[in-house]
Amino acid sequence: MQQPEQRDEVEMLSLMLLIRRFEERASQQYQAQKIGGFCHLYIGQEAVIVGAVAAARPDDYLITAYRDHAHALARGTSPDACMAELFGKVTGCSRGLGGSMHYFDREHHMYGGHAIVGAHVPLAVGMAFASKYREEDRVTLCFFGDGAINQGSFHEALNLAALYKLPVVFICENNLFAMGTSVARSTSLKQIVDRAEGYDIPGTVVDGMNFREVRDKLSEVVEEIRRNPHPAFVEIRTYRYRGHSMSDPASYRTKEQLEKYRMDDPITRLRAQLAREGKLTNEEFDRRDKAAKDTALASVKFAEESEEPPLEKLYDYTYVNGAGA
Ligand SMILES: Cc1ncc(C[n+]2csc(CCOP(=O)(O)OP(=O)(O)O)c2C)c(N)n1
Repeated sequence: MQQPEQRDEVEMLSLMLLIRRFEERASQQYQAQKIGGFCHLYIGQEAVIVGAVAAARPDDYLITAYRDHAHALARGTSPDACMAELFGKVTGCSRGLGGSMHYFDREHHMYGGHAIVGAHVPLAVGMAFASKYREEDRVTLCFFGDGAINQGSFHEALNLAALYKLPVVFICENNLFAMGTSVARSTSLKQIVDRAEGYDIPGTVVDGMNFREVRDKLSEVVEEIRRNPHPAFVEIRTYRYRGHSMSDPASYRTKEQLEKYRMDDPITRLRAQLAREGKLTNEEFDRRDKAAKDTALASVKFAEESEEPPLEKLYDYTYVNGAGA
């Protein structure tokens, strides 16, 4: 019989596989022009969201920027609803009206999917304020990229969170680039985590290619906040293998740099850790990988067969009173 902890880790590996296989399919469908608009892939960063979800409770609030497919999948949004959203179909998680950057799933406490860099950080503070005001012991997990930390909204949000001692973890997914601009060219700090010091918020650095480190360090932070509400800042160092979006050839970085991170792949690393400990055979890995691929493929079929939203729905959810407002 498997111990609960090791069963969970194998499940978490499966979740990382699902995210990767889903996005590989999404990329293929984008290239086949089945998906329109922007599409930003998360491939390479999977251990960040899966480690975070493993550290938090399902009813903790989660909010993120536009690179959001993995955040919804990790929280439990169905791959069918995620793929259908990319296809702009009515069965999508935002009824086909949001697209890649605006996933939303209230049932799983995944509150977006936000396209404006840094704009959702104050929303996270509002969510944390609400849970404190209602005397709930929920923690808000707010994810953003390194590009967000020089936005005014980010600074205002951190200041208020610290003043009000709000239960929120600011999680910077530092993948070294904001579009084609490297962190070294945009940020006047040796390390991003030092931003938090200016607001008297405790900060931690985490290796984002290592699932276990993400889960363990975030568990400590989240549980401490639950006992004693306050904000915390976590800089998670990670890397995206693909370009910023589907149309980016990523010529601003070297092949050697990409290769260095690919050699440290989060899925390969957790697989090797589990195999070394006798908790995962090659056959079991292959079975789980095939299941992830099958699920991703089935989500494409589901999306293709779903209906488009009717034209008269075009302005719904955009303006309060619809097109006539
Ligand atoms: C306020 C604002 N300015 C500019 C943009 C254009 N833009 C889209 S993504 C992006 C880079 C953001 O990078 P980062 O926050 O590091 O996230 P990552 O892409 O690495 O996940 C920029 C500048 C935007 N969406 N919003």
